[in-house]
Parts: sequence; C-alpha cells; structure tokens
Amino acid sequence: MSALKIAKLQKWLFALKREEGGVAAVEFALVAPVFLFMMLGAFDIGHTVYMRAVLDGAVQKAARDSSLETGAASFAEIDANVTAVVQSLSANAVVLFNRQNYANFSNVDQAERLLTDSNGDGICNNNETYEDVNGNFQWDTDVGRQGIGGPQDIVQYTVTVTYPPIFPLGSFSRNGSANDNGTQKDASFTFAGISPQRTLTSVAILRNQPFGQQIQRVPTIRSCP
Ligand SMILES: [Ca+2]
Ligand SMILES: [Ca+2]
Repeated sequence: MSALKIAKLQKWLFALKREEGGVAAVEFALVAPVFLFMMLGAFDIGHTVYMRAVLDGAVQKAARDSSLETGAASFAEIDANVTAVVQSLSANAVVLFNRQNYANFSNVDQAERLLTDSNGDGICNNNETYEDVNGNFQWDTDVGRQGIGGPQDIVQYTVTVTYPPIFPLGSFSRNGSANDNGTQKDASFTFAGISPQRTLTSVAILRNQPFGQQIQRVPTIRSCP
C-alpha cells in the first residue's frame, strides 16, 4: 500500500472516530424496549387500581342490596350485576361469590368453640367435644353458615375476580402442537415472575336489615372422631 493510500486511510479513520451521526439511533434502540416495558407496566398498574376501585364499589352496593328483605329473592340478580360491572372492564373475567352468615360481628372467621381440648392442640380430635353452631355435623374453623342468612344476621360477602391483564406481559404459550404420546402441549409459563392472571378479592361485612326477628342459633354439642 502506498504512502498516499495509507494517509487517506488514516484521515478516513480519524474522521470516523469523530463521527457522531447515528448515536441517537443506537441509544434509542437500547432505551426504547426498557421504556416501553415500563410504560406497559404503568398502564397495567393503573388498570388494576381502577378495577379494584370499581370492584369495591360494586361489592359494597351489592352487599347493601343483599341486606334488604328482598335480598334473599334477588341475590342471583345482584351477583349478576357485579359480574356485569367487572366484565365491562375485563370481558373474560371470572367472578366467584361466597356468602357466610353469622349471629354477630365477633363470630366472623371464628372457629366453632371447643368444649374440651384434652391434648391442647386447639383442634377438635380424640373424641373432644365442640359446639356445632352451623349444624353441619362437623367441627369447623369458621363458624359461619353458607348463604345470605336471615334478618339481623351478619353477612360476609366475598367476591373474587380472576382476569387476564390488559397487556399479557407475563405469559407466553405455544399451545396447539402435540407431544409424542398424542397429548396436547401447553408450554405456558410466567415471564419475569409476572403472573399471567390477576386476582382481586373484595369483602363486605354488613348486618341484614331488621325486617324480622333474628333467629337464635342454638348449638348442638357433638364430639370429634
Ligand atoms: Ca384437640
Ligand atoms: Ca360445624
């Protein structure tokens, strides 16, 4: 290579060293995915907060409506209204309902009372006796009865919502192909610890309206096997 060509090459390399054109494009390529991921996360959090607020409002209204004398006859319709409100925000949301009723607020989530606990483990066993308050012939860690209850009963109304996030960042799947044994593949897995489903639970505890006398609960004393 001649001295002239070497000089031209050195000049070109020197100019290339000082060239800054395209740096912004490279920086954008590095930052954009992270920024986009953060934006999607922010939208997802916002959607979850909004879903939580809407769900809590719907559950509070449903619990009040259920506490009326007409509640027992219309609780299916009341639940359907909650489902409709939730599914207006997430069409594929699965909404589950549970109602437990109690004689008073202090009974909520309490176990049926043990009359004897000879081995001191706090569990009914070894022919120990207990008060079967909810009348299901077994000792329960929750004294509540299933259902909407009667006048002046306390009702714990729990609604659980499971729904796919608006941006499914946490799930990838390749369903559709068959394994060697003919069974269907389901290779779904979570990404970066993000669950592919969101679950929200809302609870309202209200006393039914005094549209009649509260029916007293007379426990039956039974023994555990
Ligand atoms: Ca025991
Ligand atoms: Ca029981």
